[in-house]
Amino acid sequence: DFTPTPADRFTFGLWTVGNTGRDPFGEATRPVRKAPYLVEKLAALGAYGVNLHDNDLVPIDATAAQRDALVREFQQALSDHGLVVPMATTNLFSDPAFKDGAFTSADARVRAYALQKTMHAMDLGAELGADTYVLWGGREGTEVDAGGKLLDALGWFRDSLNYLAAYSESQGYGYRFALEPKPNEPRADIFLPTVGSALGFIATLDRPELFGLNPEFAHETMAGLSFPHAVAQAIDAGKLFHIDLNDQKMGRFDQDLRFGAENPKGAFFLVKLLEESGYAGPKHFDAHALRTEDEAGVWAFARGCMRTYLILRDKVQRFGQDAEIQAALAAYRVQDAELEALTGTFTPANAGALKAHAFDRAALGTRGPGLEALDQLTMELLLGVR
Ligand code: 3MF
Ligand code: MG
Ligand code: MG
Ligand code: MG
Repeated sequence: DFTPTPADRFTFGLWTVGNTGRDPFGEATRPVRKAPYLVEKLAALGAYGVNLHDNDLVPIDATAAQRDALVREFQQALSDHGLVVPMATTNLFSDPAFKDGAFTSADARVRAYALQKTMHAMDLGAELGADTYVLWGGREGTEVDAGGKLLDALGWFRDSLNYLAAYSESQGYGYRFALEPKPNEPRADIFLPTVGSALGFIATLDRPELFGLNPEFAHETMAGLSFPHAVAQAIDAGKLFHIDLNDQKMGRFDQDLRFGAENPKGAFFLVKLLEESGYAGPKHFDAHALRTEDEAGVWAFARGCMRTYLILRDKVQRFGQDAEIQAALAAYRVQDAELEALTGTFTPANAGALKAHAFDRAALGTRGPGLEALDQLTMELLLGVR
């Protein structure tokens, strides 16, 4: 009946169900809720875990004693309600110190402070049991490029990531780091704006095997790109370390809509990709209730994210069992044993034979692959009439 359980591995950020509805034009519409309360409510809904930025739990100006008390209280709630913390991250975007970047600030003092803050946040995450560390460079970018730091910024970013990976190893934390690309907002242009650019950058790090991706549905969509395509590339590279699920209208401000709310067909193909590729990490919802909502709306939002995922997972199974759909899929792929033998491996003989082969080019161009019918079958499945 599409009721989530911890075995489904759904997680939420403290900042997501704790979102108070503030936006650039308006004040909060919901009160601040304490972390232990959010843990209790998420557990009751069937979530598996909760993730956090350092300052979601511990205010940036907390004393050591205040920090320890907040952490103890949070850990108590986690153990009382059976939730885990699989992922931790750093808030390197709210404080004015980071207004022109954290790891990519032109001010060496800010870069050093960003490293210090992240090491403390990694300590906190390790204390809570997190094994994935997310790095979203929200302020790593520019509005104007008059400062001339584009190449320096990439170098500073690389040095910081190398430093943090070495810190994790020296402490025995064993983190896997997941970079979260976003094209813009809050900066006009954020560095490493897409999944593809982050993948390219990871290859330049000292320990590339410790780094992967935390792609977000809304972020690739803001860039005008297909999220399933981006996720497929991350999976192909062995780099899908974590995932931020939500939804977004293309070409708008960052919306963080309930999963599947805007583009259920894209969500279906994403769930299909995750389920069929064997992705075993948490399914994290980085989204929040509409600003219009009260607390009941927040829990309707959270329940809705998980239910939609489970409904789409069920649709994926039906897709796999639907004889007509499977026949259309089989017909879509044309096999040719003789040609595949020639193209599988390069040898001079294979290349010679391939060059000499006579193709019926007109027939290749004439064949209809049946995608209209296949897509309509998919739509009818999604719309509930199959
Ligand atoms: C912003 C985001 C971030 C990141 C988070 C790291 C505040 O658009 O997506 O959420 O996900 O900082 O997990
Ligand atoms: Mg986001
Ligand atoms: Mg956001
Ligand atoms: Mg995110």
